[in-house]
Amino acid sequence: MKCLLLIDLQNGFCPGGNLAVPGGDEVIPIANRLMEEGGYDLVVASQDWHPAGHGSFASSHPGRQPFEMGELKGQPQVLWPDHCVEHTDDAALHPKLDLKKIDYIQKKGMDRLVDSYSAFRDNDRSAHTGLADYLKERDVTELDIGGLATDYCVQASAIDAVEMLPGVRVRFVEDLSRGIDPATIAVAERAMAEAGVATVRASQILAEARGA
Ligand code: VGL
Ligand code: ZN
Repeated sequence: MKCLLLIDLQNGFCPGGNLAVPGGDEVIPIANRLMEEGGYDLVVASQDWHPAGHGSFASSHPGRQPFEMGELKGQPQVLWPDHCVEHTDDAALHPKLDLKKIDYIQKKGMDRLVDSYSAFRDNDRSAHTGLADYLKERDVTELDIGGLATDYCVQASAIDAVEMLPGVRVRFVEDLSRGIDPATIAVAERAMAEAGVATVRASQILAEARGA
């Protein structure tokens, strides 16, 4: 069972969004092409879905500015601009994303007191979203992951997938992903490789699906 996991392909992370990732919208056609012709049995999308006043927002920390380092639950936390507030247009999946091809949407980041970069569990590793069980129940053996942002939610999801889904081949789809900052993107790519995540490009996946 081959699964494609699309991370946070939301307006908020695309140009014009509240936490825009450079070139974020460029991955939407790649996601659509992979859903159509990538040979997947299952497609899952994650959706960052914060209550207003979430603890990861700089606006929840008096006197602090977006992108400063702060603290949440005693852990270092990047303080973000308000983004992906539940039920707002910023939190909606990108309008050009082909929603009909998505089997399941995993919302995350709903607990005001902790952030959740990973689609699998909160940053403090306590609460699980249920996605790992969902994929296990469906006997997923191969999981390709890409989306926004490489240096935060993609990295965290890929590394958690290796740990929480033993025996599953996990790959990072490089050109299906964009990151916030070149320095942290480079660190994220190294961390994923060290955790046992392979790197693949969409063209290779399409060639595999054609039986090449
Ligand atoms: C993300 C920062 C805050 C992401 C989500 O999707 O990578 N980054 N919330
Ligand atoms: Zn967020």
